[in-house]
Amino acid sequence: MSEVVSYNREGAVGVITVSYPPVNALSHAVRSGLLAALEQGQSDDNAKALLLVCDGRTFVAGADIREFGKPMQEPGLAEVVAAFENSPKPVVAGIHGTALGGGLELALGCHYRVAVEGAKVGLPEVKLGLLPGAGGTQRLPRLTGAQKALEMITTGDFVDAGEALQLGVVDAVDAGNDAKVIGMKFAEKVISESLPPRRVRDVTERIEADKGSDVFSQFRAGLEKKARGLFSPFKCVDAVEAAFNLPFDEGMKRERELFMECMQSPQRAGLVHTFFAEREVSKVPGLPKDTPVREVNSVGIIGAGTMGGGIAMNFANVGIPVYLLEVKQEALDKGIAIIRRNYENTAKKGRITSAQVAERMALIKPTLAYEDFGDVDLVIEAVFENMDVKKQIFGQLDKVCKQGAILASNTSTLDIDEIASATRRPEDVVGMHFFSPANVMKLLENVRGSKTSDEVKASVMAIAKRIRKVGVLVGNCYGFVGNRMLHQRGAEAVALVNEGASPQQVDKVLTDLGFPMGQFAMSDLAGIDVGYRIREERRKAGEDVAPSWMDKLAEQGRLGQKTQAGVYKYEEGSRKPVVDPEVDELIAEFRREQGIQPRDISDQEILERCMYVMVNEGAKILEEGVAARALDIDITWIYGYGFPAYRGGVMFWADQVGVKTIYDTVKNFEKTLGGAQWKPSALLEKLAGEGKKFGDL
Ligand code: 3H9
Repeated sequence: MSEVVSYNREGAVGVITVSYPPVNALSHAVRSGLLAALEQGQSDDNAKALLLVCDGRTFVAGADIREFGKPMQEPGLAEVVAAFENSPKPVVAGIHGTALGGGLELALGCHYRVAVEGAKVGLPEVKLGLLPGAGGTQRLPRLTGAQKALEMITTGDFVDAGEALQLGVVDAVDAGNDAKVIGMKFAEKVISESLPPRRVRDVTERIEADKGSDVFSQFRAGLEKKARGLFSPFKCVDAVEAAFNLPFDEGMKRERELFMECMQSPQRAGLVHTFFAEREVSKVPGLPKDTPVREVNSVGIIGAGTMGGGIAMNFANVGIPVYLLEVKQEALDKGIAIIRRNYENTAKKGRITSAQVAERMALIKPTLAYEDFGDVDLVIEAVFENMDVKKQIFGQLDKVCKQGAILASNTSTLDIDEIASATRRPEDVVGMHFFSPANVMKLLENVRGSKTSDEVKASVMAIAKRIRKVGVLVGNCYGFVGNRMLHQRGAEAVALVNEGASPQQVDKVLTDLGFPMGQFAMSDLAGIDVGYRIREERRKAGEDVAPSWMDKLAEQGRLGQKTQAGVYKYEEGSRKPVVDPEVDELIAEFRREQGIQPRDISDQEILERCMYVMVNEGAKILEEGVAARALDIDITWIYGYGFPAYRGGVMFWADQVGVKTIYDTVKNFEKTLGGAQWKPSALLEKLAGEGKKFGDL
């Protein structure tokens, strides 16, 4: 018998148990083991019905993603599922945890499904750039009808056991929490009532009902917007449609063809990289797994502005009480009102109840007094970017906070070590850089100072998980990982416009690559005054900062979305950027003043300059150890700046373009354009020379 799948009989029920931690993924060993156990069940004359269950925390959570991209070893999953479906003895699946992807497909091959309360089922293949490839697109719609199957398969969202029961995906839900116990009960009922094997492939009512309906064309039209740039959601619709137009076996063949198209697509490679990278970021090299973490059961936040308020919501959302501090009552009231409005808007959309709004608001306690921070476990400072102010605040925190409290700054650029120097406990000081809007964006860039203790590093990574963010631990430097790279892209985008590109041309190249917005639409969102103020400060400090047409915008009061005019203009109440001829004129005037003769700039040049400058900076970040691995940079860009997950992150994307190609182009830009940003990183040069990738590091 296989080590990962066992067969034994209990009374008249033959029990097949999968035991392959952590999630019982359908590796080659599990697939072969399942077939062997099924055969044993068939030849066991005393077994009148079979029960399939799993050990550990979950039912089968899908195909083994680690096998993707490698040659497939027989038996394939579809074959295993068919063997279960064709079993002459009735087979029951007992589901706990999550039955996902190939796991749900296997359960759909069984004749009856029972789930423990709280279990979830879903076909999340689309999130990996795939479609269900073992009959999910053919069997699920036979139970749920077209609309729900399309929703589940194109979003990959899970449904809980209760909804699965209503949809007919499972036959019973039991309050007991042991899938084997409830599965046995159901199997015994199957035996006592002589229930026959009920094969989903033969269920036709829902197929007949939805045949020829316009649900598919409508669904495709909706996807054009929702799944912009994605490949597999459209293939999912094609596959589900085949269930309505073709006999079952032909539909299975069509599903296979479409599945293989997805498997070979670069998006699948990007999304699978993202899946594993998202899990790897939490395992920080050099930070032992058993590093103790500090408990955080109360938080203090300084600054009730957009950032501070958004950060407070993250904690209230998971039931952690927060003190929100401001210096003036008026600012505090305003901040609290905005939080309330945000929660009420979420409630209006039906995502939380009004009772939850009240609960969360009750967890956020406004205060004007630092003394209230005396007992909190974590403080996050979220005031504007000014070193003197921050140092003063940290000096104050050092006085009022208890020993062992974590003192964090939400700075997006400033030196954590200098901030820590204002305290007598630099080992407790750390950066926790949230991304705007802080209650929405998933990234938490945790910044270690040179003296931050391992315990504090591990604790802030654990906090990220607790507030449902993806934490990345990075080193201390100007802009850390994300903004340091963004800064280079921003400067390059402005230079491209100086030379002759239009802001909308630059933005379009970036959105065509898959960014949700371009560089200039993003500047309008953040506020044109932010960059302007930084440049002015640097000029005052005697630095040679080149004039920019962006300065002219700020001086004219075009501060971005908040003034309905920036690089673009905005209609009242709309966030949609509209090209403004006045800005074209302003740019033309700037070029005349600077004596610049504009030239035509190709989209390819824009792409190379905006992206390769980031890759080169990313390589420097790796070289310096600011990011430990290329995947840390990838996750930063996916969850902090909306880089498309299907491209796997900036450094993964660079590997696909080719490190050598990028190096050669960077070298060329160094010659033709000059500037420190185009000096190739030593790491980029080394990898290009050795024919290696960032992924090989
Ligand atoms: C599919 O099924 C295709 C078929 O239709 C057709 C085939 C022909 N394989 O997320 P966690 C690892 S496509 C291999 O931290 P949680 C994961 O890397 C698949 N490994 O835990 C991690 O490893 P480590 C469709 C997997 O409790 C560990 O398990 N299925 C797989 O937060 C724990 O994972 C999916 O897309 C896998 N399938 O969440 C489901 N899944 O400890 C993907 C997990 O070394 N999985 N691992 O870092 C999930 O959504 C979540 O893992 C799950 C648990 C909800 C199950």
